[in-house]
Amino acid sequence: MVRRKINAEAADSDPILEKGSTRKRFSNAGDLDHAAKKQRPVLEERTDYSRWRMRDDHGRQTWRYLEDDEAVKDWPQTYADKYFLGLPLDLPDLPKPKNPLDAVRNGLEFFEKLQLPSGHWGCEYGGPMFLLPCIVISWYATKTPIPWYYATEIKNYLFARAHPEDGGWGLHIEGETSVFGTVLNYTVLRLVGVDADHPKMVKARATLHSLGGATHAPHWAKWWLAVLGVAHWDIVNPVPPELWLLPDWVPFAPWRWWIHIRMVFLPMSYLWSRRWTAEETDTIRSLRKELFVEDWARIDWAAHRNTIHPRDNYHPKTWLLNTINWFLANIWRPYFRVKPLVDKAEDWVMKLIEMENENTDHLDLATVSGPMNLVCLYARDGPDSYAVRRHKERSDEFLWVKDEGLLANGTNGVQCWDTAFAIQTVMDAGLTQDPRWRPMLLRALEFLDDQQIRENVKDQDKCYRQQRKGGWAFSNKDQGYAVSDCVSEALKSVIILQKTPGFPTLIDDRRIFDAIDTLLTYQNPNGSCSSYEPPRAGPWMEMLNAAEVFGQIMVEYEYPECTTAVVTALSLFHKHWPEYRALEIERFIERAVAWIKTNQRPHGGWYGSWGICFTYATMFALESLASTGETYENSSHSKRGCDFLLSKQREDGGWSEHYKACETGEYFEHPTGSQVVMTAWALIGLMKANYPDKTPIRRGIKLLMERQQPNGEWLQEAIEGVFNKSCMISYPNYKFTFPMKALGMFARKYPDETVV
Ligand code: LAN
Repeated sequence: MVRRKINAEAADSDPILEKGSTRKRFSNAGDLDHAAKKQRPVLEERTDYSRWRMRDDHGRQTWRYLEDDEAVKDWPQTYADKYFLGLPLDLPDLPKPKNPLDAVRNGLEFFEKLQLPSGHWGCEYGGPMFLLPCIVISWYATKTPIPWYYATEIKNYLFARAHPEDGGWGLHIEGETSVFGTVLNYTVLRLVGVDADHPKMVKARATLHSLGGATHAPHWAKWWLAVLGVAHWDIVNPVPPELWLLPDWVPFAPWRWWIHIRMVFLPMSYLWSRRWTAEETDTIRSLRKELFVEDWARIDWAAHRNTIHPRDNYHPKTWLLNTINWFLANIWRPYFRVKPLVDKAEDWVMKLIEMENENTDHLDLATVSGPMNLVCLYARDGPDSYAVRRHKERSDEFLWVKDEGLLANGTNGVQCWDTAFAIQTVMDAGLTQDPRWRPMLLRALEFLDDQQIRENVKDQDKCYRQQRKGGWAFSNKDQGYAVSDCVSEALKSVIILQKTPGFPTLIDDRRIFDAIDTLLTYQNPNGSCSSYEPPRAGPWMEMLNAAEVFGQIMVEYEYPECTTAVVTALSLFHKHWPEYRALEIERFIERAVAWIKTNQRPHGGWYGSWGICFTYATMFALESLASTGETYENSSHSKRGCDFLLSKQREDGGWSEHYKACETGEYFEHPTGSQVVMTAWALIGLMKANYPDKTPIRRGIKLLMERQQPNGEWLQEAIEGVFNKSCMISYPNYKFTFPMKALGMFARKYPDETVV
């Protein structure tokens, strides 16, 4: 165990530190206590990794640090804990696989050990570098004590993820250094107690200054800095809550926006309207000097509303938005925002936030809106309200601890999504009836049973929510936002298992029909499916995209991935329940597949929005074509899709696509070479399309088998996922589920092939 220094001076002067104990040491405690000016934050080199535990409470994941030796003894670390924390597992080597099916079995041996008590698979869901700042700044602004073990591991994570050369941070872990990443993560490090003269901070600051400093940050960073009181509100482009008072028929009314942007806009607009700032502290005063190139007192804040470094400017604001912003900042705000209107708008925005709290038990949609809502509630209700306290408790569910330290996940987990793929993997390998995997599968089924959303949200129409009864969320039912493909993948997995002899029917027909009823609401007029809701406005709304760092964020779009998932779920359901809403389902599938064809690019591939990139979406598209009998031999679309994939196969038999493809819309090779996840996606696509020549498929399978470790696992390679074109996000369980699925499919198709 790393010895912990107790800062005796700190313990003496801080009212919330327990003298002589490490138990209640909070990194920002002294800074927030103006009486204890001399207090220095307590940060350690690292925590004792043998004390961390993942608690899984019906799919609610929280990391606990056990400071008490007795508790450590009573609650031993599991394999999953150790794996997540990067501690040695000391697992024996498994018998060397003689064929692809053996490789699946070895993979499952390993993967089974990571299943959590409630039956799901958990994982780190990091990648974006702007999420931890949302949480830490919200804690600081609401005077939430940050335990020393969080502060210590936040510091470690950010130091581990600083760019090796320039010491800054990017939009995501593989991205180049940007003002967004650097200004926010530098701020986090200061808030958790790292000194400004720490060599790593000096380096990061120099980099930030070379990029122009905080005046060059994008909108969201400027907003957080204004909340902290480090920047003046005049530097923040307008976010008027009055927009929420527009009648619903207005073509750009916020209820029509993509769910994530509208849920972020809500709290942003409330605090912008109130020009609320956190209480000033020494650290805040110091940050005003550290983050800016200019002399803080002389900055012309309003003149920098649109200043942005080109690296942060993925989606430059349009002339239309710039004109609107000018009008809002210079005419509307000073002359027309009369008090009754402002009060009405702020009240309605807070009402919508309250509905979100009620519907998610204060968890909220994701890691940006949740922390923002916390600050709004604190600003309105003060520190002691139930909503504030509950929010603080629930913010722990967005955190994850790994070998590098503590980070924030993109959502409160990937529970239902990964569990559904795990089940389908076993199915594709033909192993669902093997008694060896029955307990694991049964627990997974029990999890999906527990996590099905049983009711629509209260006041669904009032808070502009989509029907969700019978659906599944990406993470868990607490979050409760059904997504077209998450409902589909979970439903497929439930049907597969419940139709396998020996498995109980936990979800009865009525509940299956509820899922179908909800799925059928997802089709867009052109046949495609989107993510959370059918689009409520057209892509022209992107003209109002103010976030700068992201693309395609304003409205729902059509996604081949989501469309395919719904098609395959409906097809499977229709096979087993041919009577239920039969005509609608047939028509849905027909129209969806017709749309998939129109969405094919001239080179034969499909552009993916949630995984990187063409390889991901092409796999899905080929699967939906196959589901209606269109394969390589009989369909020009399927053939072109296969030819596209084959044209990207590398010398070593693998595939590798770089995230630049998501940003640019062109296929890019990853400089580090073949990746197991993309190799698996390409192979699955080819096999779904029934590509007739097994030679290239065999070469890919060989690569997957060679990359498998003697204990059955695969190692983490490049990042796999993406959102809004520019931000990457990790799906660590894909390196297990997709290679096993590809190997399993191959084993069933070519049972006599040994490959290695
Ligand atoms: C996710 C994660 C899951 C993902 C899939 C199910 C894979 C996809 O097929 C549909 C869209 C969805 C649900 C999705 C949407 C956007 C999310 C929620 C994320 C990528 C995880 C994090 C991201 C969210 C927007 C992050 C917060 C950032 C903002 C720009 C608000």
